[in-house]
Amino acid sequence: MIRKFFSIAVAFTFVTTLVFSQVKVVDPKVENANNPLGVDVAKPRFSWRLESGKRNTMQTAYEVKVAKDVASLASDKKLFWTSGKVNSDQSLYIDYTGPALESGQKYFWQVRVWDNTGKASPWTGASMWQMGLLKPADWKAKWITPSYEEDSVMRPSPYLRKTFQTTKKVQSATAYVSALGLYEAFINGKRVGDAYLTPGWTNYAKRVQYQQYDVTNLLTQGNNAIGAALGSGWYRGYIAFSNQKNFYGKDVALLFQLQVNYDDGSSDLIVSDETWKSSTGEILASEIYHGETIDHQKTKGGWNTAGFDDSGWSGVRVKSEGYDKLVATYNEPIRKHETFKPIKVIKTPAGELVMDFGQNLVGWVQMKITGKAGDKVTLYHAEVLDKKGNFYTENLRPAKQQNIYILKGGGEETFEPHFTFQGFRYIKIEGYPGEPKAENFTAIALYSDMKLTGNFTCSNPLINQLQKNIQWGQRGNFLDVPTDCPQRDERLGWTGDAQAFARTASYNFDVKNFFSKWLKDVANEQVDGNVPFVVPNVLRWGPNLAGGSAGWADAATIIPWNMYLAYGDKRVLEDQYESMKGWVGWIERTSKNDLWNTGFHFGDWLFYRPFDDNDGRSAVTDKYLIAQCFWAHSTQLVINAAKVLGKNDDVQKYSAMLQRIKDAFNKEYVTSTGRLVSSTQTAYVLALNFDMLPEAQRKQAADRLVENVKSYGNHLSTGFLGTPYLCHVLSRFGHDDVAFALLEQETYPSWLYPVKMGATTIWERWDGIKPDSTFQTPGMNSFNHYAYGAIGDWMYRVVAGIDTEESAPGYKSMVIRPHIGGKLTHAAAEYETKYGVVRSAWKIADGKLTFDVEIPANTKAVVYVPTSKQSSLRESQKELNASKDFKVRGVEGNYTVVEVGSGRFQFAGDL
Ligand code: RAM
Repeated sequence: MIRKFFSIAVAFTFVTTLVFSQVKVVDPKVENANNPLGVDVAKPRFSWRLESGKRNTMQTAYEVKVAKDVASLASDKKLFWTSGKVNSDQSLYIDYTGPALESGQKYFWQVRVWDNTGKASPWTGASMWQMGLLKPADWKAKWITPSYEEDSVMRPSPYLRKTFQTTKKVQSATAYVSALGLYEAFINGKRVGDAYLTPGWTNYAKRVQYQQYDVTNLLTQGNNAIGAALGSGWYRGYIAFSNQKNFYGKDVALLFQLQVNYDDGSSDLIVSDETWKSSTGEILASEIYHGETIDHQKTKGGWNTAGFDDSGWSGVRVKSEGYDKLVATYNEPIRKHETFKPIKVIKTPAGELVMDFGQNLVGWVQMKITGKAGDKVTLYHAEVLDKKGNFYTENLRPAKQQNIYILKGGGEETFEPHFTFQGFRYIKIEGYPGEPKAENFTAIALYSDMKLTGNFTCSNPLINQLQKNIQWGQRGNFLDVPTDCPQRDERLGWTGDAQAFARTASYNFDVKNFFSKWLKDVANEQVDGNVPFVVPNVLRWGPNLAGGSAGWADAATIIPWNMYLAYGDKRVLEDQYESMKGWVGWIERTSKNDLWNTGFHFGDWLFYRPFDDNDGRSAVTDKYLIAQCFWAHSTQLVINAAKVLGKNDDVQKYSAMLQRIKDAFNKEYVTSTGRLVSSTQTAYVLALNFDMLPEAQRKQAADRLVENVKSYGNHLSTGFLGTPYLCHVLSRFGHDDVAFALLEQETYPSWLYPVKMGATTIWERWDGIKPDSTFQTPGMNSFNHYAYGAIGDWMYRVVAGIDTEESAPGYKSMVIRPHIGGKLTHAAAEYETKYGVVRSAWKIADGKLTFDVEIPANTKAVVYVPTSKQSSLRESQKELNASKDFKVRGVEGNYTVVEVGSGRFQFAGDL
């Protein structure tokens, strides 16, 4: 019998969908957002996706048209701009090149495309975008703050209000709102928008974001009222760990501008100014770290509606703040997401009443309660219970994370905070009148509204839980800025953590706009090119910038490059280029004889160190060796960016510099036989990942790394800097077996150890909770710290094998090259690129392999079909060649290499 080693089964969907073969354009976006409000770039870019039931669909041309109203767009008359038919396969980031766009103006647009069969798609329905306020002079509102003397200790939230009239029929109304501090705004008692912790966190001395809302439906003809409550937030609340407050200023302030357009073509502007009123209300205190106190006895019912009597309220003071720092909000605002009900109500051995929500998350708890006036309930928040099962808060350090609610009585009341957030899985309840019922408590997750774009699953349930934990770590720590942790008195934009996790983050969620915004914050905080430890920078450590640490500051180069790879948008490199060069330039000026061996560095932070280290097994990597590696890496990334941007002089200059950096490294840190002065995993990993060693020395270095991992019984010993690249390096040098052994390792240090200990997020330390349930160093033991979640990148990119070609970034052209290994019998990843969903799923059963691949329209891929039987490969090539849908490139190692266009493919055969 002739054994058929390999065959291709064409998916049935392919055959049936042929009927609907016309290409369709979906998901039209402006500046990577659907129907955005508040666009303040002069030339917004258009993007869309193609959908097609046919294989090998490519776009060959497009046409975009723009009008100021839908009717003009539909009739094709009075078009504001049209691109005309442009022959191009570009479907992302197409520049608007028409006449100058006006402040606050709405524009409507449509797009159609032609595919490679010559057929045109239908036009998309009308989409829109609305410009922001483009110049400081467009702001007529004033910054206002209450005129009454604020209690400077508790700092109750100021409430501000204003009434106004509309006599004509409102056609549209747009509110532009910002604050120094945090705001929650209302019109006629209804909340303006669904964003929280607005206006978000930037260095308010340099950049203040405003939000733009369509509030047409909130207005009524006749009397109207605007109300806004303010919180201290990052602006003046406690921040960083030195009990520091009023970091950006002492007075919170509101900026509110409402543009009302009437049916008859006239308009009104209602703005914050000296005519507003101010008072306090139910929010008695609110701090990000410490929580919020709300007293319903102090609620001023109807305070944000027109009929309210505000005669007892004070006036407001105008703050002399300009408008030149105002920027539109580019990233997605923080919104409410998943909700959780308690899975358990616990009476702890210490007698505490605790509820367990089953997931470590970030946000807050909404509580429903019935009691009498003056009853006071306190909710405490914690991530873990201790060894005995008691509520544990020592790792929160001074952060109180407690919400205090005082009842007004007389019926059911609902409480939830406004200007704080908590990192928790458990709450402890004190003072609840009667027996609290689980159904009255709902935990709500809040985070930047990034779209979920990826998932990874496999045959090992512990790894599947790890994937969930990585995603929850991201949800909990992507709150307008990427934070290290969400619970203790820190919650800061630590640059090192962010760079370690950025690529993984880009698989899990759409972080394009999130990082574009934060990278601008990074550039903003650079001093002579030097990059701070945290961005926004709220650390003041002596006279010099708290910055310049290798692997932290390199966020300035690593993240732009990763975002460019993930989303294929050159603009991030254009925008960040000076910042990237600035950082490398700073190192150059700090270095001597091409060695960067000065200054403070965090090093391979939290690398593994056994407690009783008599064998010298602590994985200590020379900090300057690390610094030299990151200097080289950052320089390489500047070269990469310079190539993309066509800056040839820079390519020359930085290439020469890179050579000097590497030469100095080899002289200083490598013996003649190739041993690194620090014989640690991290040292070998960085040297190999950043190509520090001459070609001829790389194999032996990889062997030493393997030897090291094995000497630890297949355990890693890397910290924040080595971990992200560890498995990548092992795979690159042919040691998948070791990489998989590390991933599947269940005792610490390992990724699965916390999972086995019941973790639902990524821990800060490999051994945050010991096997005997005791804790590591309480002062620094977060259970929601995403850095070690960086293994996610290897799971998507190597195990499932989904990667972009660097020459066609953003997955315009990709490589699908799964690695089968360890004890896994299947693995699958799905990733929504900007072109559409890519899928790669392999499965082994009874010695047979099935491999499913899906490639989105307007892209192509080189698919590496895994098989180790050389004899089968010849067979398969014949078959593959017979299909018009593929081109077989040949055989590479254990793979048959196939070139495919868009569509679904299933490869099946013997392994
Ligand atoms: C810790 C932070 C962060 C790390 C720095 C060096 O306090 O939590 O994770 O980057 O230290």
